[in-house]
Amino acid sequence: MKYTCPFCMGLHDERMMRCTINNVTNNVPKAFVEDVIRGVPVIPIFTIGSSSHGKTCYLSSIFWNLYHGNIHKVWPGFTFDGLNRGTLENIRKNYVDLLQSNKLPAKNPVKFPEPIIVRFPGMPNRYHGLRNVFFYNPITQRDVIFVFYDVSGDVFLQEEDILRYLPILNRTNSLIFLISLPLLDLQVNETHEKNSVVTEMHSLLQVVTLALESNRVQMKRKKLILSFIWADEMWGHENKYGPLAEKITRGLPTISEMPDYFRDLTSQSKDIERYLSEKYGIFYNLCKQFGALSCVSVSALGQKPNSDGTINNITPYHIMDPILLAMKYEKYL
Ligand SMILES: Nc1nc2c(ncn2[C@@H]2O[C@H](COP(=O)(O)OP(=O)(O)OP(=O)(O)O)[C@@H](O)[C@H]2O)c(=O)[nH]1
Ligand SMILES: [Mg+2]
Ligand SMILES: [Zn+2]
Repeated sequence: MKYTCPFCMGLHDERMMRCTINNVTNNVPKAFVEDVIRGVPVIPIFTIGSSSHGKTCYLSSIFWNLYHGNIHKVWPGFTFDGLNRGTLENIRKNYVDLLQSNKLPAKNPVKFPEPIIVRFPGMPNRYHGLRNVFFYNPITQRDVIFVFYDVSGDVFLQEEDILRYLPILNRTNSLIFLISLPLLDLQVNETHEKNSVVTEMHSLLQVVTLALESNRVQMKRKKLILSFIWADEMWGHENKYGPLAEKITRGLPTISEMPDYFRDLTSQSKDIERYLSEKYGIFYNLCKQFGALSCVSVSALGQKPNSDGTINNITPYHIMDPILLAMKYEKYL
């Protein structure tokens, strides 16, 4: 049998456990291959967005939340494991412990990132095998593997740089685009350049769409999850951020709460879309070129970092929304 390699995204024979990419040889975890062969879903999470918008903080917050949040109470029996020895150590050292000790991650270097392969036993999802053509299987809790790629935002400055990531982009059906409006506002104010927030947003997404098109990937096949990050800096500023200014208390849904939860997300997305189309119309229309669009508001830290670059106790806000939407688009939820 063949499996999709998390490093090069090519198809490998199940006996081939090594993959050389950009002159580095990687070992594909044996447990990963065995799981894929027994039908465990693999969901690649490829976050796109400019440097400093918070991609690494977002991932850190997700990993932090696995240890310190209430996810195991909402989904009884839920846990996670790294599929090779280095993974958990990497997650703890580079992501979780940092936030736990009130520090922020450093800027990522522009190099091909090692995928972080994590298995979530007890993750809510629908069984895909033997699917009834007329009805979905019900949502239950079973294993899901997520493969996270933490790339440097500088990759998205140039179409040439992003081409290296095309295999991952091709394979990822739901792209999570992290964008911080407060940061864009700040940058535009500080530089006094003629650039405006809308040109910045538009050109950022354009790099991705051009790269996809150059590889003949139809944008209609991709779903866009537009995640407005740094929500904490938008709360209360309704004049500027419209519906993104509202702090909504929505906990992680239990399995029976999923339908209502997705209904709430859709209605919130519609509000944000209306705001976008009015304020940043040309960008919004580019987003609508994708096969589907969802807009969410997220805060990895739940607060603005202190001026010395430290943080107090983090309080993640809606960080699972993009992940659950990606699962929904893949029909796993
Ligand atoms: N207010 C607020 N600021 C945040 C939040 N998350 C991240 N930040 C700020 O964003 C900065 C950059 O975050 P990173 O996660 O390192 O950004 P990145 O997108 O990974 O950047 P590159 O690695 O260069 O691509 C952090 O140092 C924080 O100051 C948040 O939830 N709220
Ligand atoms: Mg980073
Ligand atoms: Zn490979």
